[in-house]
Amino acid sequence: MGRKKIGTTWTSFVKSIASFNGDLASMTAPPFILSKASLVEFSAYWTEHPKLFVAPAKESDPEKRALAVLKWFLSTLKQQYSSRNEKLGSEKKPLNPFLGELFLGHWDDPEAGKTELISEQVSHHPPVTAYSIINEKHGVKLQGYNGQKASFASMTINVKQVGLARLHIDAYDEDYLITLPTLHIEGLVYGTPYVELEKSTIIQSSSGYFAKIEYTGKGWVSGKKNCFNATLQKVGSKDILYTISGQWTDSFTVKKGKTEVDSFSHKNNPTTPLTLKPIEEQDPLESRRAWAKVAVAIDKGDYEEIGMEKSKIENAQRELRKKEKEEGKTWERRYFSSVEKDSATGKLLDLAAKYSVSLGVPAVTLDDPSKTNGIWLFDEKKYEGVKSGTREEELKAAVEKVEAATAH
Ligand code: 0T9
Repeated sequence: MGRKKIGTTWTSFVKSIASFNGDLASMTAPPFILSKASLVEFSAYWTEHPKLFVAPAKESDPEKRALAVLKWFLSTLKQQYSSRNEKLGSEKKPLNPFLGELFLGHWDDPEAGKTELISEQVSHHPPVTAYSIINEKHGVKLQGYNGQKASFASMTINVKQVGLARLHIDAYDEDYLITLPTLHIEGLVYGTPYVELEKSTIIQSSSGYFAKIEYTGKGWVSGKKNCFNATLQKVGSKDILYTISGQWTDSFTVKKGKTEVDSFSHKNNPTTPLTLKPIEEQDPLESRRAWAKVAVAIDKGDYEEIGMEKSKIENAQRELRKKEKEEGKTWERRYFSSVEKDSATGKLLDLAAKYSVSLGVPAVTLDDPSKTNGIWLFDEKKYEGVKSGTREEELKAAVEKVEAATAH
């Protein structure tokens, strides 16, 4: 009893992370720092401004398109990396998704129309989430997958993201490769953890534009946190077409030379809420439904109950994996398939590799696929099968398996 109590205090938690092994999922944290949202939900942060997401498709000039993609990307950073902070007072430890966990929804936007979100946990060891975000009306599609590699040093959790995102614009058959920023968690000692981004990311387009985003953290001129500078160039030329700078949590300005040509402020651009099915209508593998009891326990701050409800899910998963092993089977991912090579990404990486070095950016390479259990691609056939109902039996069987394991 005594030990358990101590184990829930912040100081002992901070001490415990000092010795953690890099596996973020295995870290036990006190209830008040636990989030009710699973990491599989985070894919939604890419599209909380659907209007900006589809904006590139409306530009006929490739340079303007590349700029619109950069602007959209920069607008996503606040949701991705600081929305928990704003809504919950600090970063919180997300629930660790189980294999096959889903997060499905859509955004309705008067201008952008419907944008669909499909997010699936495609690997548990190591944890990897894959997603596909589709706006059919404007022919804009984003897909990607990501995991994290973490380490702890001088009271900071350092997180390297593995994986990537790729945007496709149908009308121009254009692809954009987006690399993911390295980040660290500050404020741990004070019990108010928050994310700061570091180093740089790039966006490489198949049309030959190269955007570099440098995260400068606390700007030494402005003294503000979450600062960045970005540039857009045409590969093969040193000319800078546009520069964008500002704070990714607040606002930024777009300049051509010294002239301001555009700006963006989160204050004037509210997010569009994601629409989800009511919990009762969700598939049992959908995140909110699967974790509902854990969420109730977190609301109550009941440590024992949180542990008990989490164990039910984790034990069922263990049982499923054991069964699969015995039967020589693997869990069938609902929407994604893993490949060893992905030529579309390969082409973009080659382009980026050629130019990044000459532009003073570290060479862009694909993370070793073993770190993410493969390269994960959205599988149109699987998706069509779900939509048309031809996979109904298969999906029902999968759900039944999970439910049977949970009942034990
Ligand atoms: C992909 C994003 C990622 C996920 C989160 C590191 C982190 C888990 C991964 C990288 C999204 O597209 C973007 C945003 C925030 C990242 C999270 C921030 C964070 O703190 C967690 C880790 C697992 C922790 O919860 C550490 C515990 C800390 C909050 C102290 C209790």
